[in-house]
Amino acid sequence: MDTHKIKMIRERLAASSAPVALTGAGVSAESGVPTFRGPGGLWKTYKPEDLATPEAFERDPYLVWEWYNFRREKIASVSPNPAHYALAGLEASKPAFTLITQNVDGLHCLAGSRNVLEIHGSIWALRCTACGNSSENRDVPIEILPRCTCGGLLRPGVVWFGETLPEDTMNAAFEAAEKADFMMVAGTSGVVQPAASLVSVAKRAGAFTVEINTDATPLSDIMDERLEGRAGEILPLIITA
Ligand code: BV8
Ligand code: ZN
Repeated sequence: MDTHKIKMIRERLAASSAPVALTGAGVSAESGVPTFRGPGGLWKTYKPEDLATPEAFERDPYLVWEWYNFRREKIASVSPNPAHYALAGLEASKPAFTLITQNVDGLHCLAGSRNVLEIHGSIWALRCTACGNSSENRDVPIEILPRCTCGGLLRPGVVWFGETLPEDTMNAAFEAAEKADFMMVAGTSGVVQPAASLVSVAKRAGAFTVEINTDATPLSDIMDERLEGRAGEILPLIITA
């Protein structure tokens, strides 16, 4: 671990007035939640277009609900890891900090983060396909197929491929990126849009950008710095209590 680089980045973060973090599945990996595209990732066993699209749900709601039940059971059985706690600690010490996550597992909130922008929704949210009513349900497993009081079929309250991201949440995320003077991008392969474009927005705003990832990604080349390693190990080092 490059302690000199860690120290430089820790000092830059400590001096920042508008820090932002963009997290992905890699931040939950050390809790035991499978990622999507890495070894053992969810997309290695399933095809995203077969499960994480409105067409898939239309075609076979049972299959899609079984997949979300499998993920709900996994997520309900794990705890946040030091990466989540470090980011929750940063919010406590820097109220201007904005945490933008692509993760739907709710582990940032469980670790104590309050100002979290869940731009891909939440696995614990449900939405009625008939009346649009949103609710939260933490049953593990959820009885399928779940129905709304209006009789409509309930779907997971997450953003599937081809669907627009929640407008207010995404606007807040772009606004935070436009104001950022420091952005850390942790545990994301940076392949999903428009989430990954938040990094270019922050860069254009003049933010110092650092990638924390066990591997290189398509974002690596545009980052000001890279810290190669596990988020659970690195984030506590750059976020001082
Ligand atoms: C939209 C469902 C259009 C929720 C998800 C062609 C080119 C470019 C873009 C597109 C294209 N074709 C289609 C698109 C758009 C598409 C897209 O981006 N596709 C990509 C894949 C090519 N995007 C969309 O469809 C979005 N909607 O564009 O709408 C539109 C526009 C206007 C009007 C109408 C419609 C919707 C995107 C959201 C899709 N939903 N999932 C769920 O069930 O989870 S995406 C899925 O990927 C997850 O949500 C996840 O959040 C997201 C990103 O994945 P990552 O979090 O990055 O995870 P991944 O496994 O990939 O990477 C993990 C990383 O962690 C790795 O880098 C690994 O090295 C690292 N790591 C592992 N362990 C650790 C670690 N790092 C640190 N420490 C560790 N311990
Ligand atoms: Zn309804």
